[in-house]
Amino acid sequence: TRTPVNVTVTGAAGQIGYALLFRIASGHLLGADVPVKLRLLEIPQGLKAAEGTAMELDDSAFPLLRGIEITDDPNVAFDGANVALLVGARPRTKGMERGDLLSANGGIFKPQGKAINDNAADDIKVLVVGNPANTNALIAQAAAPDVPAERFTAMTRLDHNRAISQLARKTGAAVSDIRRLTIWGNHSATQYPDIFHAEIAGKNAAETVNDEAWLADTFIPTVAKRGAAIIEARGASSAASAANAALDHVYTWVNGTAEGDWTSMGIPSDGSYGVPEGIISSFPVTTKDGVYEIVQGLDINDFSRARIDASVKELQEERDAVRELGLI
Ligand code: NAX
Repeated sequence: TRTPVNVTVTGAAGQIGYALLFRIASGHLLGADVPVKLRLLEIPQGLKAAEGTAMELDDSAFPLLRGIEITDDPNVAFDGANVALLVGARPRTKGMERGDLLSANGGIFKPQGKAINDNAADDIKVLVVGNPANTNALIAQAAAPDVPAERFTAMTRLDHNRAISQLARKTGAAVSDIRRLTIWGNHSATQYPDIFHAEIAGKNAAETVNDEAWLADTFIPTVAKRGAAIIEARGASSAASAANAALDHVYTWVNGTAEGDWTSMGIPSDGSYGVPEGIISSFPVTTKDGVYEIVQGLDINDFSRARIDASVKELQEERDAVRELGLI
């Protein structure tokens, strides 16, 4: 029998946490044959609700779930962690400037990065979900100099899945027929969902759609503003779809992309495609044996170049701002 994998979830009492934990415990994070131990990190005000969720996890009698620990101490939460899902963050509230938002989140992600550095297992893999996800991942990574930088990733898989779904709807294809879609840049309104290399049942997606106006005026804004549309409709932000994307992200990272396909992950740039080294930006990646690689050699047309550059510029500005605040 396998040793359980230690999975730490921050913000465990939040709405994404509630949608996420039951599926982790039922094998959707790592695989149907991988036992897990959960560590739930919350702030003191969230501990009681996290305990309630833990009671429900107990009551589900998940065969793969080998233990649950709840704490408000990052050093305890990340002790021996193999996978860390950093979901809890400080949301932007009315009247908050970007600097305020970044420093509030720096106060969360810097100590968590240090706690990961000091306590996590050697094979730790980190996914940052809490917004601003890319820059929060950069802050955590900078605070963990002993952990290889590439273990810190940010979630753009929800954007990736949203884009696949919109493209399927437009073309009448099944989502399972769509491959090689890419989200570039920041998980924000500047993100760029790229269909120029995507395929629908083996045929080029952009050629199949053959409608640049739809691409520029409908597809890209629909994907980029989907979060706001969900809030408008549901009266609350995306939770189950965000949890689903977090599971997809880690599952793919650990278990590999399908032959001939790739996925999108926010990862520290190695300078590929003119994205400055070090910033955490979304790229097309393949994964194998727990390691990801940027897909190389894609032709980037002018339409794509302008949009990738705009999103990367925003990431550079966020990086400069957190540098000025002394967070990295
Ligand atoms: P909730 O407000 O429901 O839950 C957040 C939880 O985090 C709360 O229980 C809070 O007590 C906890 N928390 C706050 N600071 C903490 C700390 N220092 N340590 C541990 N726990 C802490 O938010 P929810 O809807 O679950 O969303 C969580 C985050 O995901 C938000 O930042 C949100 O913006 C972000 N999202 C990111 C997405 C992505 O694609 N990358 C999509 C969905 C979501 O919007």
